[in-house]
Amino acid sequence: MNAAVDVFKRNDFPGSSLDALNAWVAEVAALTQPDDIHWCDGSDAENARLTKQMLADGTLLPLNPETHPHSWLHRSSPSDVARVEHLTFVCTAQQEDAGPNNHWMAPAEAHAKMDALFAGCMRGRTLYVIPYCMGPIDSPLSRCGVEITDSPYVVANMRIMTRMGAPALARIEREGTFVKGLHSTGELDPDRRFIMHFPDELTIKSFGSGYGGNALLGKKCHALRIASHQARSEGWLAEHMLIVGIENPQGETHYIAAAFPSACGKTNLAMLIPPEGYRQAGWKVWTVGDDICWMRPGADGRLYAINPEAGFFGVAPGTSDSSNPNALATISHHTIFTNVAVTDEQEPWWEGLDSRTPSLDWQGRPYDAANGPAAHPNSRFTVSARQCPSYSAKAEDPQGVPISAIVFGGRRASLVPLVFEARDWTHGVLVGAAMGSETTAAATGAVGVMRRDPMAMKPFCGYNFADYFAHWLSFDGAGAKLPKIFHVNWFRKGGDGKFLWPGFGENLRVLEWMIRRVEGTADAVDTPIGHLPRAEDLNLDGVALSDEAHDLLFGFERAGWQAEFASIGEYLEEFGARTPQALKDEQQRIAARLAP
Ligand code: OXD
Ligand code: MN
Repeated sequence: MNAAVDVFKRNDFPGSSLDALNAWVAEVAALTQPDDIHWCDGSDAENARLTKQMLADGTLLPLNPETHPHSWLHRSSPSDVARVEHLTFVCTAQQEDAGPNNHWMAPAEAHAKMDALFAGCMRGRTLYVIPYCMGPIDSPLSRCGVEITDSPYVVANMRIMTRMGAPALARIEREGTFVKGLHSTGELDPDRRFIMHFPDELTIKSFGSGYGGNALLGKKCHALRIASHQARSEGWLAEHMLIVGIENPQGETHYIAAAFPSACGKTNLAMLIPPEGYRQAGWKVWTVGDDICWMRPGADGRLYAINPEAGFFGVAPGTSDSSNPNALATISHHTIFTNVAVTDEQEPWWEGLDSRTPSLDWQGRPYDAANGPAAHPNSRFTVSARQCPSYSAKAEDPQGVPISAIVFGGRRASLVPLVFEARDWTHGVLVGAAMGSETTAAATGAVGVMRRDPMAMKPFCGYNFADYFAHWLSFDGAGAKLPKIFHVNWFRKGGDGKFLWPGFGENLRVLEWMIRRVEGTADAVDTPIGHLPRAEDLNLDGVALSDEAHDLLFGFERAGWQAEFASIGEYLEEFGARTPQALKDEQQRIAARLAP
């Protein structure tokens, strides 16, 4: 380490519970050899200083200050635009504990590999220490972490996405425990890029990427992979779910948590604007979170949830005044845009925003349709949740919100109807475990390939899925008042390849049916796959559906489901003897009911 750097220059708390933190920072500094160390306090002044620095060195580019005040554009390295699932590892002592759903490396080997990459990597750079809290700062459900990074862009994003700085440091000092996340952008070389998790050590090491899911360690690495592991031993759930509050005209609010894979509309559902008729009747929608949900049973047996994040790292393409006006209002100021295009007027632009033609594409080249989309399909905005017009006051409640319904869903062009309800908790866990979806641009690799993505956690579960399913099942104990579980598919296509359901705000019609099922006032038809509404059980006033749409969205196709259940059975077999028997029994019960 550069001898001029004093590790303890910002926070020297000898004898306090920050000793462990100070010692870790010193150890990392000795390994990475930064020129300077900066402890982030999360203040406006600090943010202004860093922003100025990033504007000066081109990490951030200015956008039109009239239309997008305090908003910046970041262009990443073109080979660093998404999560890298093939380079993401869970390093448990026993490989079976990580399970077939994770890439695995022995902890000692993984540490040696990563430490070799980190050795001297911060020479000429500043090491930033980011204390952060996932969840409201005073919530018993929240957990703290510290990320060390050499990327000021990461600091600026973590400041938006988490409760970062002095209050988090104070909580860490009080609790004496935190998740350690070490990150360096390295040389952004895809061949020297790894995202490693050590759940038993509450440690993350990420090297070679500046992309959100790989680099903002509070998000996927901490709040899902490490937290799911912690949640299992502590009796709670860390899930890839949005949380939305639906207020009916009587002023009662039901909270719904919904798991959809990345880039399948969680942000849109979380910020939904009710259709005109619903608005006039007095329905309101409140956004609690758009990506991650931590839930645990309360004293009354219900599940209570918090959003551990403080901001949205949303997919830009497709966001428009018609698809998600709340998101558009949210990102009209104080927003970091990553890999979007820009117009002549220096405004951020992406496919689906409006009919203008951008002048520069996401790589800063003059826009040419021959080069593909102007904005990268996984281009993003980072913005504080507090800027969202529909942000729920309850999102800051330390006790969390009670969950009435859990929704699973994926992109399924065929077979899967618009909505169905699981018969009970065990069936619901099978519905989640059997979730399938077509892949999207949120991760590198082929797009549009159907894969099983249990509970939308395939890329994020920090341990063996078989044990995860058992953990889910375990909540069905004495005194539990669990939410009802549903499955939705907004993406069913007709013979012409077009979506059959209008989606977006109209999805409230489906949520209303769920709420009425929870309250016991809506009908459904019992089928082997669960309870399905008939079209007349939903309020479809003002929605024009073709006969084909009626048949496919509300229909049950026995032959197709037989094949689907055979495939689900094979999938569960992949986890061998660890798969809970109750889940296998449920699969077999339904398969038997499906038999002709
Ligand atoms: C995300 C993702 O960024 O799921 O939320 O990839
Ligand atoms: Mn996500």
